[in-house]
Amino acid sequence: MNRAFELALLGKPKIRSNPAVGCVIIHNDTIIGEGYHRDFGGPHAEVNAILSVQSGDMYKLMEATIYVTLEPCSYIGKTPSCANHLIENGVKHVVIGCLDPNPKVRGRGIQMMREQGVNVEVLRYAQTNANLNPGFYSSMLHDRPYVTLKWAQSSDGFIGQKGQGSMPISGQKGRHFTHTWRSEHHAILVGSNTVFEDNPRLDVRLVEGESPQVIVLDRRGRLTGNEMIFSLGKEVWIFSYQIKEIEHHRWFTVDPSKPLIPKVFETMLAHEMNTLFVEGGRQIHQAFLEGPMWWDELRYFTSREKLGQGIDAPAIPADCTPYIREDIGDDEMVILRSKQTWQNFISL
Ligand code: AOF
Ligand code: ZN
Repeated sequence: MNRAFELALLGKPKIRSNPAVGCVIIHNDTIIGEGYHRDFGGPHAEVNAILSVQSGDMYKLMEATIYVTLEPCSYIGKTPSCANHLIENGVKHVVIGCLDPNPKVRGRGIQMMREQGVNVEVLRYAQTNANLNPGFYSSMLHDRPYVTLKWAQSSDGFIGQKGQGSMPISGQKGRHFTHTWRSEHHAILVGSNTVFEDNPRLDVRLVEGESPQVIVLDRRGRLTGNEMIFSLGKEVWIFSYQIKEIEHHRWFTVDPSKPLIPKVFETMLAHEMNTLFVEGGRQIHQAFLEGPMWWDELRYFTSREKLGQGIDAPAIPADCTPYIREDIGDDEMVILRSKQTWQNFISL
């Protein structure tokens, strides 16, 4: 199963909203096939694993054990059902990492196989699967993207000073982490205040990787199109209560009686994006923290410097469990997770 998870990870870059899934086929202690989900909408891990079996080895499938990180799917979506595919190929033993959180599957894949006489063993890899696919879990169980809030604070708890523009608080190593994190999310969101104060690029430059979709919340419609984010050759999404247009970019006007954030969630899922990285500022973080379960993870760096005064760092909610605490250069990195979110993820 560890090998199957290693394979699953290889698929991460190109699968968009699909889960990363890996599969290994073992016959008499020998691997006779391997596969993983490579492309969004493309063949599933189990199908690729069976395709990789040499034609002379196909008869061995009846005696082989299939290890697959996630429950084989039970329905015909963009591709045919994997549970069926395994049955049709004469497979008799399947070991799965955990149930598929997709409500269209969740146990049905297992049931289909057992009804056809397949011996199915279910292991307890829900946590590993959710760590690998937080966006998939969030979209399936909470009907919104997985939301991570990120900031850097001084040792006395300030994230910056009003009117001071962009202030580097975390060190170079911390910034590398931030860029890696950006590359691991489908979208990055800031408020228009941050755009005006910092004029950030919000792209991935310090590490290899793809830049996420940039989203700005601009309630009052103050963005002009002259800010840095509009000149990087990538379409920016703006969510606002005002009606406006910025050429080559997408302006979403939201009914002023409704909050903007759920509209962002809905739009992201409609575009097969399920991970959101929120880089502030203060008001934006607060809006996510105060919403009805609108965040899942907090990541922040604390530097050794004091600012003495400034904009307060977000207050840490009570419903958190420590996940990582580590020194990164001169800064301390802390990652906390929402208890509620992760309880839901692993309760399957
Ligand atoms: C994957 N890759 O290896 C497995 C998945 O839209 P479809 O037809 O590609 O189906 C996606 C669903 O299939 C997904 O939500 C999950 O429930 C199930 N399993 N998906 O993308 C795979 N095994
Ligand atoms: Zn499948």
